[in-house]
Amino acid sequence: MKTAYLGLGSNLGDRTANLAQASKLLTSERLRVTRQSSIWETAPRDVLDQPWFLNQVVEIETDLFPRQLFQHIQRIEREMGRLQRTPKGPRLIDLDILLYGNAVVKSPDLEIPHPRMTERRFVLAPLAELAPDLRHPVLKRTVRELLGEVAGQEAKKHQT
Ligand code: PH2
Ligand code: MG
Ligand code: MG
Repeated sequence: MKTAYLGLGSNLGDRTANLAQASKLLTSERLRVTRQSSIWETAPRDVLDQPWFLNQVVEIETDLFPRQLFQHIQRIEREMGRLQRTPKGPRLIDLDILLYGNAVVKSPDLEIPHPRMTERRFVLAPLAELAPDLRHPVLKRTVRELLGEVAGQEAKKHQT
């Protein structure tokens, strides 16, 4: 069994329900959601002209290999009706593998650790709630340290 961290994001439809639905669909015989961060309301990054996101990070335990996990989350994205999409634009649900144990994967369609996680408050703030002392396997810096280096970017805990 490996411990991994997934980033969840939604900025269309019933955002809270979309996050809950995704967590539910993640669970299988081979995957258990062990902990969930708070839900954060975050200003859009990259593509700025889109609604605010709800973001959350979940900790999972799984015996799926990284690429199997990737296929699993892609299937959930499809099932939840994320059909056509603008890159980095609005979406009902986005599921990203942030970290998978200490694994480092670099291929055209899949990179672990997630290549942009270190510059995103919407990832690091919820991740720091779950694992502040976890070290990035390449940079060897803790999540708490990385979060301390992010400047700006509006993010607040979402009232549910
Ligand atoms: N995801 C993106 C692009 N921009 N901004 C926020 N706040 N949250 C996201 O999850 C997000 C984003 C591409 O995946
Ligand atoms: Mg993403
Ligand atoms: Mg994605």
